[in-house]
Amino acid sequence: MKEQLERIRQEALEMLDAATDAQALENLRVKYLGKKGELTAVLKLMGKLSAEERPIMGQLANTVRADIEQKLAEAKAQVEAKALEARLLAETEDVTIPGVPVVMGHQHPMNMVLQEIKDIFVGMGYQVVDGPEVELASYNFTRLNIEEGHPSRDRSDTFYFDDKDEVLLRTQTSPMQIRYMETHTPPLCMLAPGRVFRKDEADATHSPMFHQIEGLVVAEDITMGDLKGALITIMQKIYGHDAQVRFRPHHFPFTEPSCEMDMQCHKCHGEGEVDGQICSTCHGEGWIELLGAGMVHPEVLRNCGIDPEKYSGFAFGIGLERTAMGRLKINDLRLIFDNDVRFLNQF
Ligand code: 2NM
Repeated sequence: MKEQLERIRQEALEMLDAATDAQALENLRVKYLGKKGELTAVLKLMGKLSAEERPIMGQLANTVRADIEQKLAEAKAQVEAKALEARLLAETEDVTIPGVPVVMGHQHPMNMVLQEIKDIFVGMGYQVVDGPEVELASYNFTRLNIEEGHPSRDRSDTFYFDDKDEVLLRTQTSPMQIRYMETHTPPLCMLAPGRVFRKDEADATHSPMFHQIEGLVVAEDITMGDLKGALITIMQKIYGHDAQVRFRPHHFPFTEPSCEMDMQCHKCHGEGEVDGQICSTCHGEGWIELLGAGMVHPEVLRNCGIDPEKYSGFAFGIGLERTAMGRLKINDLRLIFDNDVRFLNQF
């Protein structure tokens, strides 16, 4: 029996030494130490031994079991360490490889200019409002004192949805001023930025969809002086305090009197030419058109339930694309809508 136990020990230890994976170790554990294992089989024969031999063999069997168990634990630890090392090697990353740069987007240049203008007006107490792009002709034209048959109502100029020319894509944001006056009592001070639509062929300066910012102030004793003061302040905030401006008389159906506001060309300083060449910025005009404005027509106030004997107001309209093109030196309107990243990344 002694030889048998010694043989089992030697054979088990050698086999464990040679094993290279967890499964092989488990198989060896079962083979030697399992319920039907070789060592167990030998122990079952102990009963047949003499009383002197039994404790000696018992002790030997115990040391054999202990040796095998210890070897098994060591081999297991070694196999696990090897597996971990292999995994770490396989998963190794080269931290010296440059990372993939994160491409950051930014606001569209139109939004940058819109935000800048909105901030200025909000700082002056204007409330920014939003409204429908699909409008009633009544709000878009009639209540704005634009008579039936006016050329801007023509089907060749305006997108209509119906045969009776009652529902349309708004051609200006002034219907929001009408809606606002209908639902608010003066004093009021509001700004309506948004998309407007006109049947224009797209070229360097025209697009069938563009953006306007229209504003309105109505209170007691509002005068043309308030209009001039407000608009000069705003334009100097946008273009710098040395910007020179002028007002020219104009005509709009919804304001009386009406005017346009220009800024002196910053390139030729009003001369219209630079070094004997026609100025490329103002095309020889010496002035750059900024906006249209005027005192709200009494008929328009009346159409909105406001008494023109008690209240007066001024209104203005700014073309956002035109402003952005001037601010950011963009020479073709279509670039603004193309969304070519080679263009957008310049801002
Ligand atoms: C402009 C020019 C002048 C304008 C007038 C009104 C309203 F509704 F109050 F009558 N809103 N916007 C106005 C006046 C718009 O755009 C060039």
